[in-house]
Amino acid sequence: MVRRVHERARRGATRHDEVNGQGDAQRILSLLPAEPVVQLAEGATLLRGFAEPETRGLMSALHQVVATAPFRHMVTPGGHRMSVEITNCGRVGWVTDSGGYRYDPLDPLSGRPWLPMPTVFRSLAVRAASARGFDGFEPDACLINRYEPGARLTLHQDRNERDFSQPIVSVSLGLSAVFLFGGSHRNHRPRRIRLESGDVVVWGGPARLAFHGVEPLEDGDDPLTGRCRINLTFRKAL
Ligand code: MD3
Ligand code: FE
Repeated sequence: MVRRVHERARRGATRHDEVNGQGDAQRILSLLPAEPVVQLAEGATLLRGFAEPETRGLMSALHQVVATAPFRHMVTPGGHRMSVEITNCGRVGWVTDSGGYRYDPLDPLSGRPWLPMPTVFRSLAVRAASARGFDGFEPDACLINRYEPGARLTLHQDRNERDFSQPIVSVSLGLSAVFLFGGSHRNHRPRRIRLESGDVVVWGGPARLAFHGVEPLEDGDDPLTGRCRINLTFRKAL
């Protein structure tokens, strides 16, 4: 525990992007251990380090998923190749091609069903949702994003799910990234929030339809993932 607090304090000292226009007081405050529960907006909460005890278990389950359904670049309906590589597990998986975005029970690469959601995935997502008041969250899709240096996600909304009263739970693993959290309009200037390995965010309520994205990943070498960032998003799609 003591070690973790020091770890956080050390990282906190370099977490500059989080505060826009940081003054002396902020700089001193950021030397203190970062608050583990951060409300980002109504319905959106960052649980810093919530998944940290389980990151190794999550990675070994991920390797099994990827052995059957490898990461791949997909093409947007507008014809752009996504810089982020994706795969899925669960009853359905999010896919995009020239025909549009959808949740599909079959992996288009193999024509076979996605692997069931590993228990270690599901259990973490359900616990995080429940910790923020979303009891009975039953994710049926887990979209897995892989960012190499330079990969990014432009501002978008997640609207392919049927029930927006259900939250989305996201888990960050490996290299950190600057997450962009906008408002209800694409042109609202987004807040920049650094997401680190083991961080979990629960997005529900009014935040569920907020515009969001990820800045181009900076290069680095992470002990868990190497030169990449992995993001798991748990959804109730159907
Ligand atoms: C806020 N992924 O897969 S996770 C996505 O880091 C996606 O890979 C990003 O946006 C990533 O669609 C961000 C955080 C996240 C996920 C879904 C949200 C934030 C959200 C839905 C509504 C509002
Ligand atoms: Fe999204």
